[in-house]
Amino acid sequence: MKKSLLLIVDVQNDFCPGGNLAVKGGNEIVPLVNKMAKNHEHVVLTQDWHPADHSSFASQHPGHAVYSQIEMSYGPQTLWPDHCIVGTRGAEFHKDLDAPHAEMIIRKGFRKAIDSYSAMYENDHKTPTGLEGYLRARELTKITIVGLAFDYCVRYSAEDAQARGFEVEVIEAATRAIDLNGTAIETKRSFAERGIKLT
Ligand code: VGL
Ligand code: ZN
Repeated sequence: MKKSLLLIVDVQNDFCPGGNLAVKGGNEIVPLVNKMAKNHEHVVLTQDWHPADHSSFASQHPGHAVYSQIEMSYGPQTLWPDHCIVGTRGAEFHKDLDAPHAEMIIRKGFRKAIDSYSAMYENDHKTPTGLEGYLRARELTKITIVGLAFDYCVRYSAEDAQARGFEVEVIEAATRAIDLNGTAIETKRSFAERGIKLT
């Protein structure tokens, strides 16, 4: 039988209303995420986890505005407000997130010089987080993805997982988008093109 995993991406205070990189309605997905967690034997959480001087923060690039793009050694990088700093309240999971049987927490973005949207590979698309090895070792072949944000961490997690041969499904009602200049629509177009199931 196919073994499936629920991947809950970045349901953290900073991505919810009142947080430093608030996603509109980010908190609204929590009840559905919890319900889905109850229906999945295997659950993995991701946690965006940056040092205070992380290179994806606009604050580290004087003269560059928040949400602008710069060129990094590994390609273009959007500059974000400071968010999900190690050990801060903003980096904690939303208080109502309820998935006590989660098997693992993947922290990502902890290297100062490189950002990591995907749960599988950092933004150079080469440095592995270890999730792929975990899934293969555990013989989990299907991944259902929920969480924040639809057009960044959910998107790149889904695309990497699909590209690596896993069966991927994203549950639209259990995600919310940041939507910088049409990135939500762009994500849907990309999913359609790649055959990633959006339910
Ligand atoms: C995310 C931007 C920066 C996300 C994380 O979780 O989608 N987006 N860091
Ligand atoms: Zn981040």
